[in-house]
Amino acid sequence: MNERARPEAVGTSLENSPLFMPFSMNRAFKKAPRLLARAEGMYYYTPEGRKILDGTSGLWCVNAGHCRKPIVEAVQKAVATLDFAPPFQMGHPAAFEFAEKLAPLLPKGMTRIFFTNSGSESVDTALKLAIAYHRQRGEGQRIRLIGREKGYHGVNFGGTAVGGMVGNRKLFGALVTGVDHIRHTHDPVRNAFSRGQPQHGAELAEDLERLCQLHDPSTIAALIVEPVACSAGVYVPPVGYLQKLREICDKHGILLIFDEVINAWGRLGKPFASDYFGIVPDLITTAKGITNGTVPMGAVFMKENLYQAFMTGPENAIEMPHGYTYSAHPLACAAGLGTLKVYEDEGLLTRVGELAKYWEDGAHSLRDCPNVIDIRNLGLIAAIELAPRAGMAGARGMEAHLKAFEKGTYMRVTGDTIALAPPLIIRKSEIDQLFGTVREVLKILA
Ligand code: PXG
Ligand code: PLP
Repeated sequence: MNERARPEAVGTSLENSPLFMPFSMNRAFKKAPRLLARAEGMYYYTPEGRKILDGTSGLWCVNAGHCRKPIVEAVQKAVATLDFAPPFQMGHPAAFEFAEKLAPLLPKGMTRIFFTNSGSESVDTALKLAIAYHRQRGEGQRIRLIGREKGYHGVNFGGTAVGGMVGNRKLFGALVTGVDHIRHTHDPVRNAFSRGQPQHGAELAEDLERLCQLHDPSTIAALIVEPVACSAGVYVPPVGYLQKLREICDKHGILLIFDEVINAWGRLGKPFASDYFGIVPDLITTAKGITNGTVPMGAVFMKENLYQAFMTGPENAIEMPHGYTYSAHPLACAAGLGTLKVYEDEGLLTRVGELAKYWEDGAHSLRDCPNVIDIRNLGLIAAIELAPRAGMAGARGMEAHLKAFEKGTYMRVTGDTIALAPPLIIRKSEIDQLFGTVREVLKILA
């Protein structure tokens, strides 16, 4: 075996590794790697056997906890039975079975499902569907796509363009034309330390009217937002805000896309954020928890009228020229079916309803810690925002991440904001442990 690939050699010899790591500080990481070798339930284990509490469900995806037997076994069986089946003009039973099992879970009125392999692919699929839908209905002039500042919609061209995180956009040129953004809802002056949804800011939805006046609403195809914006730092929508967005979209014939790549799969105590907020969008994009992170998969859910807009013309024509080699991959469908079984058997899609208050109290108990300038939460999500060090934005956050890992806890950090979203199987004692570690870390951070 290559010296570098031996587990015991890892950690001392990654400095010249050919691996170009995604969204990482490559050089710093390779000098001092943090590797995970194994996982079970709420915990990761390092190659040296250290036990690490998973505070962010991997990357917000392992909602049922790690290496769950029904999922692992379903994937093992699938890979030995049907390794791959072409999804274009062919099919396999698990793809139809998974769609059939998902359909009754979807928010009311959503009836059709398109499979992808990631959240980024789901977003670009939904944006293309929105533009094509209007064209199919004779409104081909609706070509504009609206996103929101501080939004994250993955890293493909469409998702990067509608996304609103400057650092993710600035290197990549002109992106996609015809895109604009409504303003974000983060308002620490009025809303700092809000528990759950902030009270102030519903009126910010009116910013969509401003763009309608600027561009003329007849040119706008769709608005895409994350109900709770997670990646940029956990921004919970103000009370009444999402309802207003829905009303303005309806008024102007604009499709509303909820990007639920993170928000779905029980994270807020309901199967989907749409259920939690009582608002049905026209399309939902998702990924991550759809397979518990076990095999890459994403999906776009849509209302019947979207699907039907394509089911026109001769039956011997392809209705939607879009899809991926690995759409509805047999292993992903098996993982998805196994995941749904665990979610259902253990009531995980609604379990957060019982935990949310305990979680909220735990998160807000950190308010007295040094450098904490805001705490935000909803469902089983919490953000602890730290004041940046002068001239060194992100440094305090990164140090918190490193110190927590030394203390046996994995947690995501974005800039100087700690983002926590553990697997939905977490026990109260583990919630205490998680916030206890964050407290210890914040106390020793300068
Ligand atoms: N939309 C949303 C709302 C997301 O959160 C994507 C699209 C893209 O999904 P893929 O599967 O292509 O990564 C995401 C992904 C973080 C973090 O730490 C968040 C994501 C990905 C990686 C890190 O906040 N969200
Ligand atoms: N590039 C080339 C040259 C291809 O042949 C394909 C698929 O056949 C793709 C890109 C797209 O790959 P995927 O379907 O895995 O997204």
